[in-house]
Amino acid sequence: MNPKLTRRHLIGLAALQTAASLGLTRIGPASRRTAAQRSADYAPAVVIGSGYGASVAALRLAEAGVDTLVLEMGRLWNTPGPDGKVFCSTGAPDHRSMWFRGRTEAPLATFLWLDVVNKDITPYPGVLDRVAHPDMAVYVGRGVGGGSLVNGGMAVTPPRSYLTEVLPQIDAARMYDTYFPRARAALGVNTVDPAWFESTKWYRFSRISRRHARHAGLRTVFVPSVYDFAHMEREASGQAPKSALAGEVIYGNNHGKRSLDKTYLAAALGTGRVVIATGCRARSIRREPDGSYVVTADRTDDSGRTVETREVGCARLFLGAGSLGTAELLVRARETGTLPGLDDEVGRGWGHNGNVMTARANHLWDTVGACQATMPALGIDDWANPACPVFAEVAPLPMGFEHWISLYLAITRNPERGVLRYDAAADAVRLDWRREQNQPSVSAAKSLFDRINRANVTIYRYDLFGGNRAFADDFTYHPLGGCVLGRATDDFGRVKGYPGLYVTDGSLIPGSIGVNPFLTITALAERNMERILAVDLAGGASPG
Ligand code: FAE
Repeated sequence: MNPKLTRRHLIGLAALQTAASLGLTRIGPASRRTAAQRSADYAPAVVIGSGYGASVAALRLAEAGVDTLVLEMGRLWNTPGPDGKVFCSTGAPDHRSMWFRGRTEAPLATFLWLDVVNKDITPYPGVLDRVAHPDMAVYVGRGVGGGSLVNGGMAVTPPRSYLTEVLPQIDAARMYDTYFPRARAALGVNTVDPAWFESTKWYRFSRISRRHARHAGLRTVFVPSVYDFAHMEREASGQAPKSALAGEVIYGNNHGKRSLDKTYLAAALGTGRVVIATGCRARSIRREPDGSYVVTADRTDDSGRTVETREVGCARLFLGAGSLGTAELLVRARETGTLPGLDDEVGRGWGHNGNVMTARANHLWDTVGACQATMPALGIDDWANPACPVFAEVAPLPMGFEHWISLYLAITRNPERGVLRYDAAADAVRLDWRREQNQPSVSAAKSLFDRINRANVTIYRYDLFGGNRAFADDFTYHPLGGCVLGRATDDFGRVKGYPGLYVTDGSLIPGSIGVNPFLTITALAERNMERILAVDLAGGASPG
């Protein structure tokens, strides 16, 4: 389905353009100050972050008539660089690629064991960050739209039985009948035309993987996407500028991707009630005696230097900084005593959705093609396997030449959970996750891909992930948990003990969801916001 570009979306997109040309940096409406908020700028509602959960919150608050300020630490990505493009490609990364790095840190580190993938770059607030904890690195998007700017666009609905197991307190019927469809429509989810998929050279790599999976008796499924497949077909026929067919993905897509700045956030801005402050990193949160909240935020410039520190007061505070970002703000607030009554569950229940990446070497006659679309369109679905449930995305590896590699991102069922702990000396939050906690994921992935290798007489590739490894289990794209629904919050994301404080992002999901997570994060945020607006904000934005 195409998202309907309403008048409100168009006004919102125009607002984004204006914001960019003004270099938007203001921290929103300073009106309506109360005695308790004298020292602070004030907005009735503040949303921290602008990823999936945050964008849902901003739009639904604005539609309910609540003026809302969004604080986003990354940039607004709509200004072309000297090459005329907003984003750089995966094959030719520059300063725009990564968040304040001197060298890129791509998930696939090497090719033929050679350090040819990563490139030196100038530090800059680039769009992809790799947050390194001792035994686990977490990739996240930075900028207006959060992870939607860098992800693979796969909009997958989890199996109902698993959602019910993971989040038993939610009404599954309502989720599948109302909130998943609402999220899909607002995000502009669509599917590849099967006839085009079967014939195009751009998905040869997927068809080869499908054949090999079938030889092992495994089922594959098409995965819906927020990349506009009609645009992709026009790219292929030379009628539209290339993006997914030009190696663009983890450092952003210049065309075709329905990222949140084109969907939820455009609609939110179109209401006229939302201001997005970019380059603003929320550092701490406190509660005033009158029950309102004050966020301390640093505004940084393109060199990363703090140019201003501001306090923003609000009646309602929505945390949408992503699993790590939200947990960090709350763990710090509890441990430094600014929100001392936060539950012990804050910081717990973190997981990486069982992510493991692996690659197989194909026979010379099984070419995967020099041309590969960057947007996955196929998954191997073995989640119903009771011994080793795995959902594996058939991932592209667009290198512009034939390499005979089949690449996969496996999502496994891993019961291990990590904890986010405060390190007072560094004023930072560290993820306590040990390498051996990945073992259930590696075992499950190995079981599935051993099966495929046996059936096709193929082997793993050991040259791509560093350390001569066949399984990359030291990073994740899917951080989840840290502020789990029904434990650190009530069943709708209200933070326990703190009326007017809400969590609205992936930190609500307890570490695993069995598929790529953004559709579930969006649908869950829709569900929670509907309740919060109906019950908590029925009389306006003041805490009550
Ligand atoms: P998220 O989208 O991470 O947004 C958080 C936002 O908050 C970011 O913009 C941050 O910059 C901002 N922020 C953080 N801390 C602060 C602070 N202190 N102050 C101000 N702003 C802050 O949160 N998922 C899928 O379902 N399908 C895919 O195909 C897929 N592919 C992926 C590929 C890559 C390379 C990556 C990195 C992720 C992928 N994901 C995919 C995961 C998906 O993008 C992720 O689950 C969601 O973006 C998480 O949404 P949240 O709302 O939790």
